[in-house]
This record gives sequence, C-alpha cells and structure tokens, in this order.
Amino acid sequence: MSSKCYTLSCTGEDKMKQESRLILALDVTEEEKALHVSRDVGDIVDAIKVGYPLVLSCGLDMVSKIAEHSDVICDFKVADIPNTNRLIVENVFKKGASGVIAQGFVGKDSIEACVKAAGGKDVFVVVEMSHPGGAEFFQPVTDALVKLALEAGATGVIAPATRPDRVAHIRSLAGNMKILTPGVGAQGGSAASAINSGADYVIVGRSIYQAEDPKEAAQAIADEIKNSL
Ligand code: 3DU
Repeated sequence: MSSKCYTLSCTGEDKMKQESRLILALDVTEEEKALHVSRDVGDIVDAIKVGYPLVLSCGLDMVSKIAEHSDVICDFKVADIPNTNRLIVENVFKKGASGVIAQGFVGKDSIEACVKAAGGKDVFVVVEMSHPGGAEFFQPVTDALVKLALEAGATGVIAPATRPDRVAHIRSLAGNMKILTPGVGAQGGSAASAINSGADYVIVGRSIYQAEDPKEAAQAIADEIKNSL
C-alpha cells in the first residue's frame, strides 16, 4: 500500500479525502506513461481512477503501483450477481484500491454485496452517465438508483458533469452521499458548474493525461474548483 498519508491514517475514516476535489481518470494504456502521470499529479488530485483500458493493458498490479502516489478508485463498473460482485471487489481491495465503482441497475443485493466486501472503504454507484446515450436508459431510473445507493450504504454516486441540472437534481436526492462527476473537459462539461451544482468531486481524464504538461493541467482545474467554492 501507499507509503503516504491518505485516508484512514489522516482522517480516522476509511474514506477518500476531499481537498482539491479533483480525481484523475487515468485511461492510458502504457505503464510508463501511467506511472509518470501518477507521479506528476499525485499531490494535486484526491484520487486516481483506473479502469479497463489501463488494467487490461498493463495488469491489475497497476493498482498497487499507482497507490504509491494516490488513493486509487477502480472503475470496473461492477455489474453482476452478489457473489461475483463480492469476488471482484475483494480482489480490487487486496491490490490496494481505496474505492470501487459499481452499476446499480443489477439491484440492491448486488450493491450491498459490494459494500460488505469493501469493509468500510468507498463504493460508488453509477446513477446517470455523462455521454449523450447516458440519458437514454439511465434518466428514467436515476432517482431509483440514487435511492438504492443510499439504502445499500454506498459512499456516493457517479453523476454527469455534462448535465449540471441533473447533478443539482441528484444532489437533492443524495443525502450525505458524495457525488462524483465525470464529463469535464473532453466531454464538454465544466468543473466549476459541476461543483456549483452540488458535485463533491470532478473526474477528469483526457484534459489532464493528454496535456503537454499534465501537472499544470491538473493544477489549473484544481484552481478552477477552488475558485468556484
Ligand atoms: O472524458 P474523460 O477523458 O475526462 O474521462 C472520463 C472518465 O470517466 C472515463 O474514465 C470514463 O470511463 C469515466 N466515466 C464517464 O466518463 C462517464 C460516466 O458516466 C462514468 C464514467
């Protein structure tokens, strides 16, 4: 695990810190680039989100390697029966992840299995996706997914920064849960409007890791967030 002071040791709770409110989505496919960017932005972001592009290219051990620089959220959009969800989530946390992202449409028992397997660490449930197609099937059931996430004991939900009005609506239903919002930058959303609409964090990928200077790009978004609070 990380040699740095992140969640449990810093706050007394096993939850993600909330400082810059910026999460890097590290969808790169080369180990060297992944570690280089992680080293560069690890002190700026609150967490680094990894998903299939990185672990299918470089292996699940990337979770442990990146955890040397930041908390790691595994965006595997876990969507299976409770027993399989449990097995996936146990594996992810064994590798040193601090959080995992799951799909709620598989039902409350499947999310409860994730929350139980996480043992106090973070579980985030997707309630509406940020791409245009994300409105098609999610929007009619978003409210129910937020309720399910609350009742299952999830830490938070994933909501679309591309639709600030929807973030505000989800905020009104989400109680104490955290709201994480992808869709900033390359997908057209703005960090300030997501935060102003009630998001606790923004998730940014390409605008950081494809920038000529990822550290400078991350700092600029962190500053935008800070100025919007
Ligand atoms: O568009 P970007 O490059 O900033 O990356 C956004 C990340 O967030 C990416 O990893 C994607 O898989 C994830 N994500 C969404 O973009 C939208 C969602 O609704 C959920 C996750």
